[in-house]
Amino acid sequence: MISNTRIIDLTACSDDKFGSLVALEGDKSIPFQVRRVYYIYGVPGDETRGHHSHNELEQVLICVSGSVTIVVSTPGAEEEVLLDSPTKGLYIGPMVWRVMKDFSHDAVLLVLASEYFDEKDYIRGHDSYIVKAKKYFQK
Ligand code: T46
Repeated sequence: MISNTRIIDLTACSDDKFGSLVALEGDKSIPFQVRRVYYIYGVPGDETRGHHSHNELEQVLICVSGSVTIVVSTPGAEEEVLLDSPTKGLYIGPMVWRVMKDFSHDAVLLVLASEYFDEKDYIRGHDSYIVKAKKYFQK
């Protein structure tokens, strides 16, 4: 996979009669202490979101209903990840450009984040991202 990304397989406690439950625990299935949780929904299927990177932030994205495609990229590499199961998480670490696209009408994208919201951690310009990311991945 793209550097600083990986799939996290989450375990569901499933019951034929009562359905399923997935528990998310910081520093366990989620590989950092969770400081923030948010969710994205109601995105029209022809709209995209994201188009940015983060300097430090780590996040895990889980599509708990419906489906969405996440395009993750670093300088010279790109991959599309289909999130279509509440038991599939996508870890995205620092310095990865991400775009979310192809939201299904019922998509709810849950995101667990390692830090509180901080606009200063965002890199929103792709040209400046490429410059910074090339240095970062050369380390
Ligand atoms: C990411 C992807 C997966 C807040 O006030 N608090 C928050 O915690 C967040 C995440 C956003 N906001 C505000 C900032 C903007 O005014 O909500 C508005 C929409 O944020 P943004 O355009 O950054 O949303 P997305 O969907 O493009 O990106 C979000 C996260 O910002 C980002 O970290 O990785 O989801």
